Amino acid sequence: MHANLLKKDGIFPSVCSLDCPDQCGLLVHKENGKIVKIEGDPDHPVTKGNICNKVRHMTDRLYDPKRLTTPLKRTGKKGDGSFTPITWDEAIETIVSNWKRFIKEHGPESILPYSFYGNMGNSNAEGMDRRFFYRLGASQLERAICSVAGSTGYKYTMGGSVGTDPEETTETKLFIMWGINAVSTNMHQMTIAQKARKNGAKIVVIDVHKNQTGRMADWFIPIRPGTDSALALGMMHILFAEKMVDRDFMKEFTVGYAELEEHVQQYDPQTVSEITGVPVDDIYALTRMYGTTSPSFIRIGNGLQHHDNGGMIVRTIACLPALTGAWQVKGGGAIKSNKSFLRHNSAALQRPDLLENKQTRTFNMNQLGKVLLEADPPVYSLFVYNANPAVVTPESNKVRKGLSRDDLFTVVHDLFLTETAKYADIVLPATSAFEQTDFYASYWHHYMQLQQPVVEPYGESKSNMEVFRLLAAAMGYDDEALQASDEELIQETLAQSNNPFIKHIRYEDLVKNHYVKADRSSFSLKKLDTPSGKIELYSELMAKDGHPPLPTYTPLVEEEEFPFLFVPGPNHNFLNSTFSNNEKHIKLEKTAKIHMNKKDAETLNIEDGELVRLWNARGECELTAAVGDNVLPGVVVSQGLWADMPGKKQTVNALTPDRLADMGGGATFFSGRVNVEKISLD
Ligand SMILES: Nc1nc2c(c(=O)[nH]1)N[C@H]1C(S)=C(S)[C@@H](COP(=O)(O)OP(=O)(O)OC[C@H]3O[C@@H](n4cnc5c(=O)[nH]c(N)nc54)[C@H](O)[C@@H]3O)O[C@H]1N2
Ligand SMILES: Nc1nc2c(c(=O)[nH]1)N[C@H]1C(S)=C(S)[C@@H](COP(=O)(O)OP(=O)(O)OC[C@H]3O[C@@H](n4cnc5c(=O)[nH]c(N)nc54)[C@H](O)[C@@H]3O)O[C@H]1N2
Ligand code: SF4
Ligand SMILES: [Mo]
Repeated sequence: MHANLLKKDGIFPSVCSLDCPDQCGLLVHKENGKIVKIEGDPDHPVTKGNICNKVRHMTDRLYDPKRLTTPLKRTGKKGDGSFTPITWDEAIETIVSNWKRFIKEHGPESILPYSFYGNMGNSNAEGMDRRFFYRLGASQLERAICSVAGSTGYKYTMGGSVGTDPEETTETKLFIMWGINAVSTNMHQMTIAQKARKNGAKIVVIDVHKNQTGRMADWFIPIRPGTDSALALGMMHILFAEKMVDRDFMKEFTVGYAELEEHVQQYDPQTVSEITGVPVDDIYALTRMYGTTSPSFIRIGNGLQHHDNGGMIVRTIACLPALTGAWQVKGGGAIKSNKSFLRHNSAALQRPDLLENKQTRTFNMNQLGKVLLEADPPVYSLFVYNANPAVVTPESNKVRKGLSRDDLFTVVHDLFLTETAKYADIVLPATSAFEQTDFYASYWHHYMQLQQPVVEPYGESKSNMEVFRLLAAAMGYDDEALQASDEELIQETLAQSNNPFIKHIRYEDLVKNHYVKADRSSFSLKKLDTPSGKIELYSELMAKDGHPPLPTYTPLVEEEEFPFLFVPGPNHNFLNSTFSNNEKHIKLEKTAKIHMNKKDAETLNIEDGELVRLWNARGECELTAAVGDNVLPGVVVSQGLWADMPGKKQTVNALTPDRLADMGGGATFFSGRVNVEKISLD
C-alpha cells in the first residue's frame, strides 16, 4: 500500500498533523513525486472539504528553501546559527558517544527529552520516543504547556475529557464561545455555529479581546482576564434564584447541588460585576439567555486556562450545563476537549515498563529555563523534537540562557533551523507528516484517521520513529519494543485498546476507511469517571487535593506593580511558532501587534501603528501598537508566537511567567504583568 502511494502521482487522502482540534481530512495532490497542492477532503464527515489558509499554503512550507536536508554540526557560538553538514552516521555516533559518557559520569537522569505536539501523530509524538527514553532512564518531562490545568479542572467536574459530539451542535440554539478564538483555532466549530445561526441560533463570545471571533458574535461580552469563574458563579446564583435550574436532572446526575445552591449566594450580580467588569444587566441577560435557550452549548477554550487560576475557571464553567440539564438535549452541553473518546492505550504505545528506576526525576516543561540553570544534579544533555522551546516556553530569556550553557549538549530534531535549533550542537532533519505513517485522534471531533506516506523523505530527513530506532540500535538496546515498525506500533496499540469507545477500531479499519468514528453508545452521565460516577458539583477529591471542593473564584497571583495584564495568545496564520519562519505565512499575518485601549494609548502618548516597548522584570519586546477599543483599559493583547522580532529580538515569551497554574502544573502565559512605553527615537 505505502509503496504504491509513494510510486504514483495523483490525489491522496491525508490528515492534518498540526496541533489543532479540527484535525481536518485532506487531499494531497502529487505531481512528479512532489506535493503541488493541499485541499480539504469533502468526504470528511466533520471538516467537509474546508481547511484553513495556513494549510492551504502548506506547500510553501514543505518546499521552503530553508528546510533542512542533512544533519548539521555547530561551528559557531550557541545561538548564532552557524553549522556545517555532517552524515547521519557521524550525527548518531556523536550523540551516542556523548550520552554514554554522561550516563557513566552523571547517570541517565542527566539527559532530558523536550517535546510537544508539533506533529500530532501518536507514534511520532508519544510512541517510540517514550519507549526509548524510558529504556535509557532519562529524566522525565511533564508535558504541561498546553491544556492540562483546564483538563484537570474539567475532570473534577466531569471525570474526563468528555463533551458534546460536535456533529450534534448543528442542532444548538445558543453557542457560548468562552475564552476561545474559534475563528482561528477551531474554525469548523465556528462554521457549524454560523450554519445553526441561519436556523435562529445565537453566538455569544466571552473574551478579553474582541478578535476575529468576537467580531463574528451576535453578542460580545468583554471580561477582565482571569475572572471567568466569578462570572460563571454569578450565572449560577441567578439560575438558582430565578428557578431556571433543572432539579430532576441535578438529583439524578449530580452530587452536591444543595451545597452549591447555598454556596453561590455570595456571588450576587453586583459583586460579580465588580470582579469581572461585566455590567450587572449583562450578567442577568446572559444568564436568562442561557437558562431559557435549549439546546445550549459552551465551547470552553484553552485561552482562559492559561492563567494562575485556570484549572478552577474550567472546573467552574463545566458545572453550568449540569444546572440546566443541557447535557440531556442533543446539541447541548459543553466541550473543553473530547480526548477521552479516542484515547488509546498509552501503556501499550509508550511502554513505561521499560523504565527501570521508577523514582526517576521529572521536570515540568514550563520551567525549562529554571531546569537548565538550576537543576541539581544538572541536566547535561537536552534532546528537543516536535517543539520550539526558545520561542514557545515561558521566561524565554531564562530558556535561552540555559541553552547557551557551554557544558550542555543539545540535539534538536526539526524540519527547520528554528530559534531552538540555533543553540544545538547537533541538528537532525525531520520528515514532514506527509512523509510518515501514523495514526491521529482528534481532541474535538470523534474520528480516528491514518496517515500513510505520500512522498519520499525530503533530502536525508528522517521521522521521529526512525531516529529513535537508530538511537536505540546505536546505544546497544536490543529490546524488540525499540525496533517495532510504524505499522506494528499502531497495530499493537489499537489491539490492546482499553477504551470502550474505540475497541472496534483496528489498524486495518483505518487503512480501509479513512475516517473511523468512536462509538460513544456506552457513554453515560451516570457512569462518569468521577469518584461518585456522577457530575460532581461538590468534589471531595478536590478537597483532598487541596482545592476548594465547590467551584470558587480565586484571583490571579499579585505580581510586581506593572500596570498592564499581558495576554499573548496564538494568531490566525501560524500554528504556535510553526509557520512563523515561512515567508508566505508571515506576509499573511503582516506584523506582530499589541492591542491596547485608546484611553491607555492616549495616556502614554502612543499612536496606532507606532512601535512600542513592553517590559517587565523578566524581559522586554517590541511590538506595533494597535489602538482601539478591542480590549479593556489595563489589558494588552498580542497574537502570535513570532520568531523574528525587532529590537533586542526578544519574543513575547521573554515576558511571560514560569509560575505554574492551580492544577496539573499548567502554564500561566496570560497572567503576567508588563509596562508599555513609546520608543523614543533619540
Ligand atoms: N490558527 C491557529 N490555530 C491554533 C493554534 C495557533 O497557534 N494558531 N494553536 C493550537 C493550540 S496548540 C491550541 S492550545 C489552541 C488554542 O486556541 P484557543 O483555545 O482559542 O486559545 P487561545 O487562542 O490561547 O485563547 C483563546 C481566547 O482566550 C482569550 N482569553 C485570554 N484570557 C482570557 C480570560 O481570562 N478570559 C476569557 N474569557 N478569555 C480569555 C484570548 O483573548 C483568546 O481570544 O488552538 C490551536 N489552534
Ligand atoms: N505566549 C504564548 N506561548 C505559548 C502559547 C500561547 O498561547 N502564548 N501556547 C502554548 C501552547 S497551547 C502550546 S501547545 C505550545 C506549542 O509549542 P510547540 O509544541 O513547541 O509548537 P510549535 O511552535 O508549533 O513547534 C513545533 C515544532 O515541531 C516541529 N515538527 C513538526 N513536525 C515534526 C516531526 O514530525 N518531527 C520533529 N522532530 N519535529 C517536528 C515543527 O517544525 C516546529 O518547529 O506553545 C505554548 N506557548
Ligand atoms: S490547522 Fe486545523 S483547520 Fe487548518 S487544516 Fe489543520 S486541522 Fe484543519
Ligand atoms: Mo496548545
